[in-house]
Amino acid sequence: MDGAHNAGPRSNGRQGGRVLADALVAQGIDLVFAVPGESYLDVLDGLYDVRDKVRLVTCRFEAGAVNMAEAYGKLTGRPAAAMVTRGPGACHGAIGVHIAMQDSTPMLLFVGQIPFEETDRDSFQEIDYRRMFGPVAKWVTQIDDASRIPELIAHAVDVATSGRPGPVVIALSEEMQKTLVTVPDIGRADIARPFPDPAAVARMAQLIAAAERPLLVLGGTCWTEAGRAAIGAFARRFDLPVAVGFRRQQLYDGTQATFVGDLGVGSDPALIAAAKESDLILAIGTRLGEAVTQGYTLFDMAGGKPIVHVHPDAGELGRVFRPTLGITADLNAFAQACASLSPDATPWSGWTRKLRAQREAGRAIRDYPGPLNLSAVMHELEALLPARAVLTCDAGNFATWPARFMNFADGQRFIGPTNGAMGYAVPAAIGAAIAFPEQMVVGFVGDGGFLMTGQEIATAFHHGAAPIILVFNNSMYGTIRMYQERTYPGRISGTALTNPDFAKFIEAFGGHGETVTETAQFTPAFRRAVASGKPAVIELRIDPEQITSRTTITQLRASKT
Ligand SMILES: Cc1ncc(C[n+]2csc(CCOP(=O)(O)OP(=O)(O)O)c2C)c(N)n1
Ligand SMILES: [Mg+2]
Repeated sequence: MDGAHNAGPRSNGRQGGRVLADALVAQGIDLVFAVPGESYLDVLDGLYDVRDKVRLVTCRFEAGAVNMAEAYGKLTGRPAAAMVTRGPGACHGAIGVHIAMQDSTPMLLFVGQIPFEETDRDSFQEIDYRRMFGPVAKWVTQIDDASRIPELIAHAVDVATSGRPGPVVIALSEEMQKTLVTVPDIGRADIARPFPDPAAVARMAQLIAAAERPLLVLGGTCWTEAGRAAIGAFARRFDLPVAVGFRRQQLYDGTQATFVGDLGVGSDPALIAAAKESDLILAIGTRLGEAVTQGYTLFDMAGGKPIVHVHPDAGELGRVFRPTLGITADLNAFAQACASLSPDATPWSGWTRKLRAQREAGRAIRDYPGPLNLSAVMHELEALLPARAVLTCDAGNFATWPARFMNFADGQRFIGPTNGAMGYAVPAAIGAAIAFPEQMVVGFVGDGGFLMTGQEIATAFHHGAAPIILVFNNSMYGTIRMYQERTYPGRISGTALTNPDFAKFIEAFGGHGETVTETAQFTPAFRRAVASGKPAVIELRIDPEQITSRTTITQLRASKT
């Protein structure tokens, strides 16, 4: 792991809080996103001593803090830590644990716990975190003995980053944080990653050679730059069409002639049809979950469609769809193993060109009614983005605009919550902007999602970060309205919203605000936002009638049978 070191034995006694801070350093964890609580004062004090090695980011809401840590793990493959207080803090922070679990993101969540001696009295803010987070986290533990901190933190990082990565929750009993102990720090172990069985890789090559319409579906987390480069080179050598899984655009260069779109919610119907039509699915790193498989309808479960499924967790292979060939491997090791393969011929090249042409036709600028044409705006934004940028996305219908109309280049990392959690994009953008101050960071969010965690913008100001947030304002919880109109046309219930002036909202913090009502206003507004050097919000006043890029409310009502 990057930044790891062996701290070596130490003989002086340290308080538990300091041992914990040192354990983070020993594990190479250099970012903590926190909302403080009196339940972990000693850890905060320990962090004071290591402040030149571990950056403590003070947040305004626990859901914001955990989303920042989750986004960092998604972007780097390395866990950041979130810290919250017991009871209420843990409850607010729970959403990030669910995201990290469903999205397979390495993350550590520390929860200040009540004094151990008060356990099971339903004492102030008491929760049993093993029970609360048991079904949501990859592992939950509680540290009651300060001398075990180095061991348990080292194991927590191992669990978070190995196999199918995920979140680990660590509760910290209050008294043990004060206890003086003499215990050595424990560094990272050099653990070799599981390589794929060479015979299985050879069998995969045979299956590809026999295919006419193969489709590579790329997903998963903890890809390294080298791993992404190797799997990209493999795809291009074989001229395979590459679709990315739901919100996994950061894994593949969308400008390549082999990129054919994303398989998830709101995908291009032409790509979904192609996935059904293909005669070999190479699912590499992705879970074959509900979003990617269109509600488990894309393939038949009995194994009728040849599938090669590569995943670091054997438990994911055949979980729903029987693969023809399952390969358990570390994804980067798998990509490296593919370097030795090359095709004799690529008779499917015409199919690859056809899928790419479909992608490009699907994302061409279209004639939408109204003064603000979002297809044109997305193309303008694509042209404005620098070579390296982080793009964070919330959950909602607006999210289909960037996914449909923008191809992200290799250094442009587009991430979002694959579990569909609203309130993600703003904190994720702030976390990314704090972690990577040299990169442009742009968040995409609806009016609904923005007012869930938009106040975290204060954290950006406090820590000198300047993300640009695009708020797609249709004055409603548009996604739910879409379902509503399909099922109960014209009966609007619980989905309309009244919004503030979003430009004034950010101006109140001292940031830069823009309101865009016409297509031609977008590029100058974006340029002004960048030039301001401040956190910025650009409100896009979109036509509520255009409920998705593919349909209008009127069309939805008419389609009800
Ligand atoms: C935390 C959370 N709460 C509720 C939902 C259910 N939900 C999914 S999309 C959506 C509406 C999103 O509204 P907005 O952010 O304005 O985006 P729009 O769909 O209007 O583009 C809701 C309420 C969710 N996915 N996550
Ligand atoms: Mg909305």
